[in-house]
Amino acid sequence: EFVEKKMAKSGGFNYREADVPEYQLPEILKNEAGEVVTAGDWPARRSELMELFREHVYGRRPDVPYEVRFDVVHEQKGIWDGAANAREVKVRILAGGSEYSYTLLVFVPILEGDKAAKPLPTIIHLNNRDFPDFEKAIAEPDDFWPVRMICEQGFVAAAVSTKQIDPDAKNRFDDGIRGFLAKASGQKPTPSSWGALSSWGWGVSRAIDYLLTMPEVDKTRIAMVGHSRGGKAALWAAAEDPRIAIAYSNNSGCGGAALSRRQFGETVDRITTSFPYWFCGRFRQYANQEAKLPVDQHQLVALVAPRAVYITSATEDLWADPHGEYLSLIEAAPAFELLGEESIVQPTMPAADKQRIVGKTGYHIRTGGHGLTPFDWQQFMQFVKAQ
Ligand code: GTR
Repeated sequence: EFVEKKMAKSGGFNYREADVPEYQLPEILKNEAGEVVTAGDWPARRSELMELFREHVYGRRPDVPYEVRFDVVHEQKGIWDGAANAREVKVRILAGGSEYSYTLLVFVPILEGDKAAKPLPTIIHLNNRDFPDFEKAIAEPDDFWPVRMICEQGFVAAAVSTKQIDPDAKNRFDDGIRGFLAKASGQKPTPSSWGALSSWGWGVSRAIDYLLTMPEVDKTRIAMVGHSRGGKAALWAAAEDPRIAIAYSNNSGCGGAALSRRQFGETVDRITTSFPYWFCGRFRQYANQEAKLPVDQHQLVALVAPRAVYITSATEDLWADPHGEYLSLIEAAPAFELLGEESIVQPTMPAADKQRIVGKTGYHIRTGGHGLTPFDWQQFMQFVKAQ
């Protein structure tokens, strides 16, 4: 009934499984020369896939010298009745004689006894909604980034804002980190230059540069969380930055976890019309030509292997293609297997609100609509603890 209602006002977008076109996914374990790859060949195959995603989907990051500096601008100890220490850091990117900066918030739980001395797993959130300032993050509970709950579970909680790194809007290239670095390099963007999704991930990586200087942070257990457009960015950020040990892609849909070839809900045509600046220019040429894409999104999940990946959907978020999000995860299994890790392979999706974890991958589909909720956070933290 829900699907029928959606279809009625779908504007030509498909919400019926029966109307998914037949498709063949590009193989993960066959290289561009058509040879089957072994574990020893994986680094070369992985580089090949990275280049394809850079060239055709997310774009190439600029090759320009920069320096990164960190200023602690606010610090408050013993917040929440002594439960945590809070810090606001200004991340400063210096290039071409000028500077670009954005905010990193970090909350470190104060633990007792044995736990006090140990570095903690750390969850950095790429926040694509209203990013709270320092005072507000401390004072006001926020379901989208439940920072106190995250600390109570024993994690360092960090966050940066998409919009501060690169504006989430058409025609504002000059105002973000992409415009800043382009100016510093003196080079004009090309059809394979990075889009905003990649630049947001780069911004997270510079924040991770800082987190790695903190003794409280467990360097081997840094997780990145992103919702929707942030969830697309999280998978690509983890592909580009191997220091991200766990990637959490929440309701990410088209250009994220969902397989493009299914053309279910949001399509390449639609997303490159509404949000052309998220991707490299070249991605647009695959609008209504998905079969010609040299990659599909299961290969993006495979690029994170053997590190951990958690994907979620929501029952009413058909725009993001829940089934296509799940399929990417299971279709990535050959990469995990090749690298000696277990992952989800069951073809049927789990029941709503029931988490499935196998080895390095996890998944749940939450009842309800598009969103990142405390339930989703709880499930994800369970997964991180299992890693
Ligand atoms: C939508 C877009 C989706 C998703 C979403 C979001 O408008 O079509 O791809 O990214 O925004 O970020 O909430």
